[in-house]
Amino acid sequence: MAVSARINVTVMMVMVALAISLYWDSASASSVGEFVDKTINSHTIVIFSKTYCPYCRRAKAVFKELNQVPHVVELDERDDGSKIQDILVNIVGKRTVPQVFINGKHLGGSDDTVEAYESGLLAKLLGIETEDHHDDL
Ligand SMILES: N[C@@H](CCC(=O)N[C@@H](CS)C(=O)NCC(=O)O)C(=O)O
Repeated sequence: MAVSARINVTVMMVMVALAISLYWDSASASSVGEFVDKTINSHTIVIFSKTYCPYCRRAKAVFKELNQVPHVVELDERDDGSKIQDILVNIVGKRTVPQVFINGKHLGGSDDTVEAYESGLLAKLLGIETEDHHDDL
């Protein structure tokens, strides 16, 4: 085979490999997107978290204080954790964890969660009764 024909075949093979890789990336992004949507919409409380994150611990403590059990997705324990984080950026506009969702709606991060707890908004969103005092978290 002539040199130029060999180069053409190589270029074509590289292009096919690139196309396949782009296809897999977009297919995987859409399945991660579906996972995120499904998770947010099928649990009352969802926390996208990282196990070592102190802010995430604080958000979890809020729900413990309210005797509520959130559905927690620990991004650092999953192979697709950083893809989930990419999807979350599109939904919440931030790359930080935790990201908390209540009844399918974004509440915010740790500071927002503590604030909503202290103001009584969180209990209201969850439809639960609380005593008036709030422990420091
Ligand atoms: N003010 C934010 C702070 C959250 C924060 O800084 N989280 C750190 C982890 S502890 C983070 O997401 N860092 C970037 C990353 O892990 O990708 C909140 O209230 O949620």
